Amino acid sequence: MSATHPGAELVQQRRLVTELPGPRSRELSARREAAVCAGVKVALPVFIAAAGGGVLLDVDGNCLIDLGSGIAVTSVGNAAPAVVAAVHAQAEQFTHTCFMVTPYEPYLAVCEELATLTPGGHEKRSALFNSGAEAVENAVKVARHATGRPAVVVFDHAYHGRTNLTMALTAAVMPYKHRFGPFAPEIYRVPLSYPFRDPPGLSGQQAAARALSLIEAQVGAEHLACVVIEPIQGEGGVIVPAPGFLPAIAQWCTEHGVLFVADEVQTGFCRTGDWFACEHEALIPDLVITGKGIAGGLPLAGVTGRAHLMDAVHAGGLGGTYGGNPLACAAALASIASMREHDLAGAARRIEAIAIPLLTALAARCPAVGQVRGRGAMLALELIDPATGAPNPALATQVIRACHRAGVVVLSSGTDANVIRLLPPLVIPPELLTEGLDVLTHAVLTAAAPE
Ligand code: PLZ
Repeated sequence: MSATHPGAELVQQRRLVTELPGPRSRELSARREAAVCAGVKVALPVFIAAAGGGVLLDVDGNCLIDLGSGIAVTSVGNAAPAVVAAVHAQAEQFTHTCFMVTPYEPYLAVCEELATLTPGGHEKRSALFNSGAEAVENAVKVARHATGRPAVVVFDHAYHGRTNLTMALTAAVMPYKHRFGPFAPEIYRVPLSYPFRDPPGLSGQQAAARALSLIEAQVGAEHLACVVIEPIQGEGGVIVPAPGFLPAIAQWCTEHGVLFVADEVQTGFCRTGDWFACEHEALIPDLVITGKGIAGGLPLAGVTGRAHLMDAVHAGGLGGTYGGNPLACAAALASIASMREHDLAGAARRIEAIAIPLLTALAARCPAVGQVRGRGAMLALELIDPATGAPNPALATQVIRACHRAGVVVLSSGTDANVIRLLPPLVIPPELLTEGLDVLTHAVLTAAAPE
């Protein structure tokens, strides 16, 4: 069946037959401007006709290298044959009933997988939703309900979504919060461990103590329902906290009856070289939020947590029309099977093993690359002004544009928009990854070269 869908037939090769965007994409961009509102911004106005493996084929016949996976979603590959087949088969049976009206088995099977795969051997329960933001909202609902406490702590540079509550949890005002307030109350923000910007030598434990002393002084554990944290921040700039930071926060939470909630929407499902990024430091969150990579491109998200916490909520307190839609659940089951079968966590580690040496060599040649960081297939370059060490968003924009013009999709990130982020599909052929990184290297060296 793998030859029957367009993505599977794509030659795994970068090939430009027009300038980017090409004429057909430019026509569609004109239609977009007339029909789609300006607030929904496009990073690279190249319209896609098919995608698979590590490439995106555009409507002009250009073939781009995909180092973004639609923001960490198509980890198992785009239009992955097993996912397409599962969705097709499910669509032929039924497309929707609403799990809250008349349930169906694929929803259960996804929740069973989530119980097995998320960290910790304790008894768990899950609920499924449509988007990461919706799942984050529901995790907060569960945490407040189960603890009877109102406050939520989040971190500098955090990203948790664009709905009203999750805007409040998200740090950056631009573009996410600007003129969209008032925001939900009882949200408190404390400093993260950000090794590149913290005082040199600040350990993970010290960074945790810095955050915890603020929480104790300004929130008070007895008012605090949960701490919500991305184990590696994504939109915030692929910030990997210093070792020991996350365990110290989690430990304090346990001691004070505060729920430790891991937002693994971007890091989950093999992205960082483990099923979940929390595993790297053996963390066992009370609640885990999943999304993105779980379903190979179909919209699905989940909250999984300790049974007594998840079951604390009264019957009917959680739900939604589409949450755990059968097509999305079928896609998730196929994606998870494919992650197991092809050891995609191992694939993420192999991506790191290829990329880190190349990016480190680039940093050694180019003082504007302040830091190379990340884990597995979640990697980044933080660009700075070498003279002052200040964030260099202008350079990042220039580099990203050059990559896009050359047919390599890379993503921007960071509160200061100076972090170039790589989130390749975990199935990307190694030669394509290397070629994409060569293009990036060339783009950085060219853009950073003195006049
Ligand atoms: N939590 C950690 O990364 C989504 C956002 C793109 P949704 N990240 C991509 C954009 O600019 O809107 C994300 C995330 C983390 C939650 C979310 C929200 O997930 O599926 O976009 O709602």
